[in-house]
Amino acid sequence: MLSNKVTQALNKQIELEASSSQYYLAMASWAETQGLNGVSQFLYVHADEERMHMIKLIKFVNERGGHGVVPALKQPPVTFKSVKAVFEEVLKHEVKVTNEINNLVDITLKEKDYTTHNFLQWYVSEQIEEEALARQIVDKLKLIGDDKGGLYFFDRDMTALSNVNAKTESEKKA
Ligand code: OFO
Repeated sequence: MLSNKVTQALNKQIELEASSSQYYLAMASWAETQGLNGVSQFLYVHADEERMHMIKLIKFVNERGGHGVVPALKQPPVTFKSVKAVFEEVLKHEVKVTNEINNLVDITLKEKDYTTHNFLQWYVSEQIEEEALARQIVDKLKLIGDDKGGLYFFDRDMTALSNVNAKTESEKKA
C-alpha cells in the first residue's frame, strides 16, 4: 500500500513524464515542418518513450492501491530557434527529470517504502542513458556549428539513431 505522500509524489512524476512527452512531440512536429525528418523521427520516438514512462508509473500506482491520475497539461512551445536550441532544451529537461527522480527516491527512503524505491531504480538507470544521449547530441551540434552540410548529415544520422532507439525501447517493453 502506498502512503499518501508517495502517491502524491508519484502522481507529480506522472505529470512530468506526460509533459515531457508533449514537449518532445512539439519539437518533433516543428522539426518535421523544417524538413528535418531524421530529427523529427528521433523526437517522435522520444515522445513515445516518455508516454511509456508515464503509463508504467500509472500502472504501478494502481497496482499498489493508489490512483494514477492523468493530468491536464499546458501547451508546449510551437516553434524553436534551431536544432541546437531544441537539443539544449532536451538536455536541460532531462537533467530536471533526473533531479525529480532523485527527489522521489529520497521520499521513498524517508517513508521506508522499499518496494517503490526498488521500482524507481529503473527510472534512475533510464535517466543516466537519456542524459548521456542528449549530451552527446548537443556536443555533435556544437561541432557542426552553422555548417548546413553538417546539419544534413546530422539529420541523416538521427534517422539511424532513432531506429536503434526504437528497437531498444521495444526490447525494454518486452
Ligand atoms: Fe522519462 O525519461 Fe526522459 O524525461
